[in-house]
Amino acid sequence: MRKTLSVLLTAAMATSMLVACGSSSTQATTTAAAPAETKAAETQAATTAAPAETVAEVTEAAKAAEANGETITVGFAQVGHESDWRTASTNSVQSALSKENGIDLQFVDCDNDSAAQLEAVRNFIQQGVDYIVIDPIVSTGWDTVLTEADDAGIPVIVIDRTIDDSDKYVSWVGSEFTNEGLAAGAWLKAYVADKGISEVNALVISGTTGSSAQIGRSNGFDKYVEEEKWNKIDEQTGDFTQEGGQKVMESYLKSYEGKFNVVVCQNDNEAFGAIDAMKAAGVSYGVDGDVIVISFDACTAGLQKVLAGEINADFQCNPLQGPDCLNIIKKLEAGETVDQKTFMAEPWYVAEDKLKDIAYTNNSGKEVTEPLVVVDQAVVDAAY
Ligand code: GZL
Repeated sequence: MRKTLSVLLTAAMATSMLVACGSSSTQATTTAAAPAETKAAETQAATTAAPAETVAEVTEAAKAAEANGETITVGFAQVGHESDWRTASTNSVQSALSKENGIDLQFVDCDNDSAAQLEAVRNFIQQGVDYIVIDPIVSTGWDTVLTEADDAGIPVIVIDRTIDDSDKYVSWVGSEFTNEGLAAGAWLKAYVADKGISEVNALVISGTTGSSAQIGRSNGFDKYVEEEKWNKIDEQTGDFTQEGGQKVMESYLKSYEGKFNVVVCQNDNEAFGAIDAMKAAGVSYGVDGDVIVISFDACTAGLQKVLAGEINADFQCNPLQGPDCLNIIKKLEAGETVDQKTFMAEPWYVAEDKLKDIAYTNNSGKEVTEPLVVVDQAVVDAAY
């Protein structure tokens, strides 16, 4: 990484972070981090912090640097374009890792294809990018390619989903997916008690099999299935898409119509598809219906369905990791250490105001009580 440019970038990013920091939803619940282990980061460690420059001077100089082909190149291997959540995630990263912030972003939409994602990362390594950002489609199969990136001295930042078979990356920013599943179970337990519903016969439409989001949400909810002795009739993947949610629900209706009173969709787009299928079959759902609908993500369209009473509860998964990515790169360029893990702040949304909060033991073994946010138009308008 060229020192001149890193000095310019630090000042430019410091300015952009002053603007962006209000929008970043990152909660600094992080673990102390060892300095980034990559060769590039060690090189950066020698870089001293830049004296403050005026934005105009920096922008002009950054433009000059760019004209000389001296900008920071970042390769981003994104999961795909399967959901509203994914669109918000892509927009967040592209807005933060922008030319205005001194970044030349090489974006690859891997279309939910793990082989294509590994190939995209290898291409970034061959290109000699300065940083690689990955949202991993699945959580395993990563150590070989991350070793290649490490050997090439290219720091890797992981966002959203986790990589569980390698630690060769400098930082991860994302969600505690098991807590999302636990919160959904805790809410359902309180909800059926409040409604006097004695039996839970649940169907699950899970996310992309092997993704940490699917694994965490399933594990968290299953803890309640076991403890509360609920009847989980079936679990099939809808691959986080609306079409997948509709197809699985159509199949469920053929096999289990009249035998279930809860459907858990592991993202909003699956819930939209499941709702379309139930509507077509004349099965009532939502606040005034026979089937309780639980969803995850809490995107704008999902919260609109909570407001309409079609979804009973929607557990947010926050997609806005762009500012965090920029901040991590800024810190590495300045030779600073970065947090190894950063968890996003994520509210839980409900359609009815009877329950105020939920209490459960989270994935860290801590007893927590967390508020439930009743959705109104202002909540929908403020959604990502
Ligand atoms: C979760 C994210 C999931 C969302 C889906 O962090 O990876 O993938 O829940 C998206 O909407 O497709």
